[in-house]
Amino acid sequence: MKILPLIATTLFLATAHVSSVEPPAPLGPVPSARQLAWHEMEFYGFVHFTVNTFTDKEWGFGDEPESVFNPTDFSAEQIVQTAKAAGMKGLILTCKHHDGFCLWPSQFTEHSVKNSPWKNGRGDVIREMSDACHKTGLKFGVYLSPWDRNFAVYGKPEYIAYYRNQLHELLTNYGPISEVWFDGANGGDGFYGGAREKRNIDRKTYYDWPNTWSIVRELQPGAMMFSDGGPDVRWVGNERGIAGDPCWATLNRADFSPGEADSKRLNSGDRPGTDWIPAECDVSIRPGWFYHATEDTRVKTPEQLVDLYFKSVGRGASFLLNLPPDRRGRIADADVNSLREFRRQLDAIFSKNLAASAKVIASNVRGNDKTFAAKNVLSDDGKKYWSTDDDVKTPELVLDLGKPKTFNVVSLREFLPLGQRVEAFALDQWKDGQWAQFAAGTSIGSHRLIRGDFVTTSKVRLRITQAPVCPALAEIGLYVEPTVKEEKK
Ligand code: FUL
Repeated sequence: MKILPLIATTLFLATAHVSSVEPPAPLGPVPSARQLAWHEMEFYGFVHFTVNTFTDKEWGFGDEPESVFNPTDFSAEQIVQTAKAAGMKGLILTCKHHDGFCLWPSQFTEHSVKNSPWKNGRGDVIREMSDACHKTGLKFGVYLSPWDRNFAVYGKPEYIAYYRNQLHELLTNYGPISEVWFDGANGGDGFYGGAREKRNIDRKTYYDWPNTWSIVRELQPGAMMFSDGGPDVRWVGNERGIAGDPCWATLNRADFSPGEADSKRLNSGDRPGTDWIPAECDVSIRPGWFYHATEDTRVKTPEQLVDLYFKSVGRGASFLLNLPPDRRGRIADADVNSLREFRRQLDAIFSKNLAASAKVIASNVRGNDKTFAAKNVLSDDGKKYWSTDDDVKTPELVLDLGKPKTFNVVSLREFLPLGQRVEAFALDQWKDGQWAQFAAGTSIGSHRLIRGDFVTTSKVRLRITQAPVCPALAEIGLYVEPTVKEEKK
């Protein structure tokens, strides 16, 4: 009976290299397990859908009759398949936007799908979307607007109980929730049960965030929480989808609270920073967050989307792209087509790592131990990395490609469990018998993509030029964007 485990152990000992050299000490702060899982997603979608889709607004006032919500051909399947085909790893749905209308039959309000004509009031958009996501292997997240322009007691302490009750419904009835999105927008005026007035709240104290966040931690410990300043993922400081360069994953969290955003600092992060709170780049595929037929001709082009991918994912942030369903309750053709071509272009770039079979030589390897070997940068399992002795903070690594190869994209990743270590780097090509620099950058973190001119060379050198500690580099890759001529072949 014990033979199998014995064989397995013997095999493991025979093949695994057990290092006697200690790994580098982490450079704090480091990501939590839930943040590490989130970093792997990189690209996922937002779905803005509510009464606004039918009233042609961006912010509903809160007085929209439930009867306006009536998608003619809603298909969670079509929305989720569109997202999956585009390469998205999850979707976040606006379960309740600022107008207060709930896309699920909440037991705490009448202002929901249950009083709409859609499916005779028996529909539940959250149920259909979460089921379709989970069935398809996509993660599912929820947006629950803290600002509620419909609810009569908004602005009073009672509203906080209402908000938490709704959060409880969303976190307990729809399976695993990957992210909870706490919007910082609070405009003031609204319907508020008929009062039609302006209500200002103290953004710092009104929502009592720490106690709301602990509900999420308790009910969905794996969920990432988004707000302007975290606690798990931060706003990037703009709604154009563009991360700063650099974009550090760290932030001095005490300086931020939801709705109180220093957008410049959020865009670049703080180095050094007290907490690991990476940035999320939220942007819509159209000018608005909600569907408007007049914007059918203003859908972002595949080229614009590829550019945004490089400026978000390629700077260590995530790319949260909004896909607003139309009045049918489906993603419109223009958006589907743009996403399809965007995916094709990305795949054409990243399907082949031109460095995959390179010989890798480093100026130093930690303890001369193969656990930290230079060639680990070519493995894409995310577990191995190249590192150096503690006192070697600015080492070099050479990729010998064997013969000249042409590329214009370089991909770098640090080994995140040990924190963000590199502060600056440079890249050289071997040209006319000597090294010539062709690119340089600052932060690397979870991912850094350099997209530049075409370089043809047989050797590439990475120089770490600034770091407070030895590096831990998990990946280097070289890629080429097909030129129009090549694509036609
Ligand atoms: C903003 C909101 O006011 C917009 O309507 C949208 O939901 C965007 C993602 O966040 O703060």
